[in-house]
Amino acid sequence: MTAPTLATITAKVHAGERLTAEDALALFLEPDLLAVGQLANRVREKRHGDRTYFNKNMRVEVTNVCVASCLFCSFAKLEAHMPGAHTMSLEQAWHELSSRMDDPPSEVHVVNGLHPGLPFSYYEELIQGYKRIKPDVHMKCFTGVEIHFFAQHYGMSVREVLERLVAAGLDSLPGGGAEIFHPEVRKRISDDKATGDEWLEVHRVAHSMGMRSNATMLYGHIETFEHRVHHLLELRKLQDETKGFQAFIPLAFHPDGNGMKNLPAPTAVDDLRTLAVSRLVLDNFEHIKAYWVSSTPKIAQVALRFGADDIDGTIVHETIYHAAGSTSPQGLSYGDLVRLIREAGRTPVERDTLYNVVREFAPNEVPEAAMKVRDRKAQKHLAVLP
Ligand code: V47
Repeated sequence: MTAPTLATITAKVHAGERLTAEDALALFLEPDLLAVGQLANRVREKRHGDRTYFNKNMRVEVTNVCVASCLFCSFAKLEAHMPGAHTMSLEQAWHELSSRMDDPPSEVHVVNGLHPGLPFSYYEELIQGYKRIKPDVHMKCFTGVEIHFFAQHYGMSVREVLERLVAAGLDSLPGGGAEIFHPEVRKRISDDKATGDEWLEVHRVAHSMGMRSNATMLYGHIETFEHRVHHLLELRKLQDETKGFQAFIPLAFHPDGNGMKNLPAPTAVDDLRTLAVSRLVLDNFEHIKAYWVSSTPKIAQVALRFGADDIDGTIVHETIYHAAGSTSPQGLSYGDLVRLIREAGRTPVERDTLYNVVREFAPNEVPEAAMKVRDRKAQKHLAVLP
């Protein structure tokens, strides 16, 4: 069979036809990045116009002690007594929020290592405490891998784990832990945690309980384009079944300080292409997020013309990527995010975790920096006038 051409794929996208695995692979191999980006941009604009979402969120990693030894991870410590291992007391974890109540986030995003020594009640109390500080804060906590670990470690079903955490105040699941589902890759990079099917099952159960969640893909290490396509199609299949995913977030691999440090980081072209192909293949996902921490704010900004309609949030204090060598800032201010989006010629929309609009900025405003340049030019010309 001959490979699909860009022309046939373009015609399919325009006709609203679903892309096949072969189409997706052809898009990953297509040398004309701008053509792929333009196609993804058209789909993005059809869904969202210029609207670009962001939120006020906060990241908390309460423990980096982890029984799993993923090859890509620069953050985890195998045992609690090892140098660099840390576990917050509940008071320390809550302080992260209570100290920010002058300008509070609308979302707390918690991701942890798989700690073997904490009681399950620690996680319940963690969530309850945040809700005591800010009752309407959205708790987006624990990856599918963590939920699977809780079920095994504390002897409960996935549903029981989720029911207890929801009773404590859990609102939704983040998309982490998905990595690459294909067993050929997963066995080599993260063999001792939830499999791809187990990760998908956690999200299936969460969706069946009415919870929403996100999905990620860790790309740019030992996986092939075929593995990426398999990953995207597995997500699309589950979304057809449950409709519970909100956003897909491709995560660029960062090589510093981990078991794959000899590999180069993915390039800007790979970042933009992966976002664009995701937008085109995941026709049943409403949002594609350019996570500025993983891709840098500069690439994330350009990605808003390559299929992405969301840029994540203020974050405040990211640690997983910074352990792996990310040179992005640990947080961006509200104003920084608005400016990044405006400069890309898009309309900033502050959202909550479930994509309810908190604040919509005026469309078509002249970007801030362009204004500054115009003003400076005007002043220069005025200065030479008699
Ligand atoms: O699961 C770990 C990844 C994820 C590295 O749901 C690495 O809105 C690259 O899932 N290089 C955690 N990636 C972050 C995450 C996330 C981020 C932003 C938004 C959302 C959301 C979820 O980070 C992990 C893992 O896949 N990761 N180490 C590394 N060296």
